[in-house]
Amino acid sequence: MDRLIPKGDGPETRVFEAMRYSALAGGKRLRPFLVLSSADLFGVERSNSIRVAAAVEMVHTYSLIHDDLPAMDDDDLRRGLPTCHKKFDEATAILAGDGLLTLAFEVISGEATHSNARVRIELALEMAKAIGGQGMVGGQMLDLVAEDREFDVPEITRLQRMKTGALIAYSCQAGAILGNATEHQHHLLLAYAHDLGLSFQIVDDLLDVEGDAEEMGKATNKDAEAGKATYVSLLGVERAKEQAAILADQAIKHLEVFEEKGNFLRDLADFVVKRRK
Ligand code: GRG
Repeated sequence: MDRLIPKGDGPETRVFEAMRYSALAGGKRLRPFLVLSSADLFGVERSNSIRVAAAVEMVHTYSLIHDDLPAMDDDDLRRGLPTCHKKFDEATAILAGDGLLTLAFEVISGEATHSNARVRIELALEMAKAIGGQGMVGGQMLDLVAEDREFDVPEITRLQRMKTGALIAYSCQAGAILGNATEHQHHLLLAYAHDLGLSFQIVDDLLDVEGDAEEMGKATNKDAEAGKATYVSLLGVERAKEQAAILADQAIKHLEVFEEKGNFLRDLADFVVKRRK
């Protein structure tokens, strides 16, 4: 991302500074790890998969910048640093998010991502589907609706599948597209990603209740303050923990066919349940 996000050299430099500030601030890099590990299953060149991994992290960073805005979650701290709009200003933060989203598609569509234009188009098309109104953006809309109306477990599951699950699923799907996977392999990776995404979200809800704000680099207890139903408020802490572990185990089971090549993805499912941030 350091190489792909320009430093800028005109009066518009401020937007690049804001894009770089948020994208290079760290974070777990979970989604890029999924892209690289999924692509590795099929022996994809790292010079190709790393570009898709960077694009996915740019999209994720855009979603965090916009999610932190006063009109959405209104957060002051992200990844242990002032949020983009606090460091810069609201208008710049909106543009930085837009800039990262747009750059992600530029990177995916670039020839260096794959020599076959059909593969690049499929990568871009599936990305657009995952993060638009029927994916992440739609999920974020449901999240806002959930502030005024109590959602039940199936509704929360749909919300989370769209809001966070779709980009996680795309991260695995991208590896399969780059690697020209069979339909069966593609299906198994998606099944892994769906279970992993839900487990990730349940742990996120648990960390919002039990996590340490300093260790996590962001505010906690946000869901309860906003009066939002979560897996923890609906299931209770113990059942939510059980569900997260069951889903991670289930995710790992989908990887059997990849034998030891799937070990990084297996370890990631363990990490998702045990993480502290
Ligand atoms: C604004 C269009 C738009 C979408 C926002 C994903 C999202 C949708 C908002 C993020 C809000 C949030 C805190 C969701 C909970 C799960 C989640 C995505 C947590 C942050 O992801 P991590 O834990 O963050 O992977 P790092 O910093 O490690 O990359």
